[in-house]
Amino acid sequence: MEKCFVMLKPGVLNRRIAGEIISRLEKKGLRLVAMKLMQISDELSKQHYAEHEGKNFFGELTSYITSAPVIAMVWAGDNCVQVVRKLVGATKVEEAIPGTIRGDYCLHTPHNIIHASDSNLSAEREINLFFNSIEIFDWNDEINSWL
Ligand code: 3AN
Repeated sequence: MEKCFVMLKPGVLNRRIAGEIISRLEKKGLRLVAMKLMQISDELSKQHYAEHEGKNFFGELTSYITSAPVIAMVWAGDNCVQVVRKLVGATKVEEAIPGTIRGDYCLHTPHNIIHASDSNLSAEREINLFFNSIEIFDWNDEINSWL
């Protein structure tokens, strides 16, 4: 079963919408297998967004995600990465369709509130960056036959 790393960025806690966003992923039928509230270090933020180092928004991006705690999560399910990315919506908020998380909750791209892995390879890298194996709970899910 596929896994996807998801991070609710600082705007989520500040705006008190964590429950709403988590609920969207749960209602889809995805399985939450790891979750923690954490303050990201400068170093971890740079590792996480290493592919963007040198871009003009890199400084703003890393200072935003280190500005307050984030909620780091791992979700699991069939085609999890693709399904989560659909729920999250486009990177640029003006392209994010209403009904998607970014389409419904974000006005500015640098503050687009949620990160989700964009491939299985990135999911593996990001999960290893944020979680130890003992923090991931592959619990027995009885709901699959109903979805
Ligand atoms: P995604 O988060 O959809 O995978 P990436 O990896 O291209 O998109 O970008 C990482 C983060 O960098 C985005 N979530 C967004 O917050 C920020 N970002 C991306 N492109 C821009 C941009 N052109 N201007 C400002 N911030 C951006």
